[in-house]
Amino acid sequence: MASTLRLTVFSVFTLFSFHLILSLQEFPHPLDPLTTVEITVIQTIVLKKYPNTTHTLSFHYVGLDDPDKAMLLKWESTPHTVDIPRRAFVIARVDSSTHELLIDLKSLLVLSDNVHTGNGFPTLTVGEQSQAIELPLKYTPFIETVKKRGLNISEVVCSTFTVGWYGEEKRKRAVRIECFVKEESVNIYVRPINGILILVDLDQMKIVYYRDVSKEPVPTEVNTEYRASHMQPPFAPKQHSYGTFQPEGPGFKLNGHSISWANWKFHIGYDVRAGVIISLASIYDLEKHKSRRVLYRGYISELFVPYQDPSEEWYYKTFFDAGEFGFGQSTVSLEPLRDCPPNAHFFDAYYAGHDGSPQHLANAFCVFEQYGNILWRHTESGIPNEEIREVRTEVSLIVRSVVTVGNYDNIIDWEFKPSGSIKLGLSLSGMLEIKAVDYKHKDEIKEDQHGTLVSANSIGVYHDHYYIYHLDLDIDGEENSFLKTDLKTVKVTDGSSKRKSYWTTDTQTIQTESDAKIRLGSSPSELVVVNPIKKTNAGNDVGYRLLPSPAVHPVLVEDDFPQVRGAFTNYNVWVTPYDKTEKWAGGLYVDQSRGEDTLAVWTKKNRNIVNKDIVLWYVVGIHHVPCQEDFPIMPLLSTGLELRPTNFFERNPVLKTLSPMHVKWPTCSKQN
Ligand SMILES: *[C@@H]1O[C@H](CO)[C@@H](O)[C@H](O)[C@H]1NC(C)=O
Ligand SMILES: *[C@@H]1O[C@H](CO)[C@@H](O)[C@H](O)[C@H]1NC(C)=O
Ligand SMILES: [Cu+2]
Repeated sequence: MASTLRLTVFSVFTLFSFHLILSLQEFPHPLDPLTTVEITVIQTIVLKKYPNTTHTLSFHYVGLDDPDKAMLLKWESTPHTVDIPRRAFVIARVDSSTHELLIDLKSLLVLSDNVHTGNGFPTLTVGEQSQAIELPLKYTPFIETVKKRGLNISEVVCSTFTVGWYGEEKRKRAVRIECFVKEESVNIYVRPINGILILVDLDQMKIVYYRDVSKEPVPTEVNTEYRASHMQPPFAPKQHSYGTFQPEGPGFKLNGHSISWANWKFHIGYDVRAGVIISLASIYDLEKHKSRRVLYRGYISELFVPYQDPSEEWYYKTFFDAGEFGFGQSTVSLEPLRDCPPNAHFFDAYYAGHDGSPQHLANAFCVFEQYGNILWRHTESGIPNEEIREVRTEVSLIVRSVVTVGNYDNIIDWEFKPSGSIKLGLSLSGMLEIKAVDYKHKDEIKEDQHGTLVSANSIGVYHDHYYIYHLDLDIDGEENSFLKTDLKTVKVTDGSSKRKSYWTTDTQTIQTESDAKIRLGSSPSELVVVNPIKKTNAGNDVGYRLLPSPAVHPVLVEDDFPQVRGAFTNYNVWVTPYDKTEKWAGGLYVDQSRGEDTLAVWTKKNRNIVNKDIVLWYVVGIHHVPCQEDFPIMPLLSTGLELRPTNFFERNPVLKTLSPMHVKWPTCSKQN
């Protein structure tokens, strides 16, 4: 029922005042995230259509509807000649059905309102999760079992877990609840109360299934504390003080969410589901005297975390952290001086909460310049009586955010380098998900416990972390091709060389989506996105190549339910022609999805990808076999990838980049 609906019920005064406020609002950039005022306007418009006095209403996604790409590029080249619509895409639950609304923020019209009738449910709201975790604490059988286990109900906290899908015909919106003990330690995830199965129906907001199956002891609080203020000496050897001092201020210039720094410029957006989004990244070419596009848009499309314990209590733990919990709404405030260095600039973010009202997230992401690495160097000692040494210090620019979904903290970095490289860093910290067991020593364990005994009574369960990046590269323009260069062994059999073999390269232009599905790691190859129309003076294709992380492949069978839902992990690399609707690699509705709307399904169309506007999808993964050092809190475990110019420039683009000046430290005071 896609129709244009005028809001006749809208009171004249409200309509007028919103028009006024919105027209007074400055939109420096069409990709800027929705503002608090806009979120309030959207809430009001939806409430007018579905008053909460007569409907149950909740907001599961409120985000900027992507502007048309061609229009946006035109706007970018000639800003005042194109009027880009400013629209919001909303997913709301109205009386137990899922509505998709498109709202125009200039006319304040609901342009369309469709009901999603397929499988899968929208992202959980923070509000409904807060309500659900309170239910067990008032549920008599739960209160009794807590008492029977010798625990204090006032010291119990609960958490929500999405339920996945295992072939069932019909499903309701529901979450599992697991509870933990917070007594004596705030490290709740390492102190689970095992053996209680609780299912909450989210639409009814009540416990619909409850079973008490076993009573393993809750692991001890001893050695689980991680707050420095609650620890006893001795501490590790003291680290010396340090400082960051930029007497001329930071080297970047901000204009709202647009940033220019060194030879780079780009836009930093934020979305309740994706978190930080980098758009319109271009690098200035000193020789061509112009800015050249590299990336139209990049963000993390999904994060799939399947646990590997098949028991009744654990099998369902196969999480999709972006689609089920929302990377943007799980973004946490950064701590100045610790999460980001003293020279960082912080941005706040806003998203719509359960009732549609704007939620403020202070210090949601930061930008800073990083020092300490070498850009390039050479010591020439081959010329007699001369010593030549040229060294350049690297300065890079980092955009950082932290997404904390329950126990895990994902540290997400976008690092821009003057050499043209973009490094996409991913690091994990936080707590393991622990299964309570009766064992205190490995030798007591007779059956597979599906994890490592990391402490007494504590199994760190095996699992994977698969992140997938959506990287809409536009190398020097939109029409690009994807090249795969294999390194091939050539055997010398005709005696023409003293060698028996050498290697050479064999480059193919990948024609279709099927051929672009690549499992990395078995044989060496170079993967390059090129602009086939642009060549260097030497005749090479202008491109950017992918420097992958260690290749990770799924270890489940391909038709296992979680693997079907997370089928985007079947390959490390995928390439698709740009399609505005193909944003979420696990599907738009991931909660209890059935794998019907994944990257693996879209690419079955096997579209042509030669000389097209293409999107590179890349899976970064970690198989996690926990170890004792991951307990009680895990030091950063890092991976990531690099996008590196490859025959993009005529020569080393940082040949004329000088090292930053070192300044003498002024009189200073200490800050923690
Ligand atoms: C309706 O929503 C508004 C805005 O969130 C809220 O203030 C009000 O209490 C809600 N009313 C009902 C009946 O839920
Ligand atoms: C249970 O915990 C509460 C809050 O921490 C505390 O006030 C109370 O004394 C505890 N009860 C028992 C029986 O330990
Ligand atoms: Cu892990």
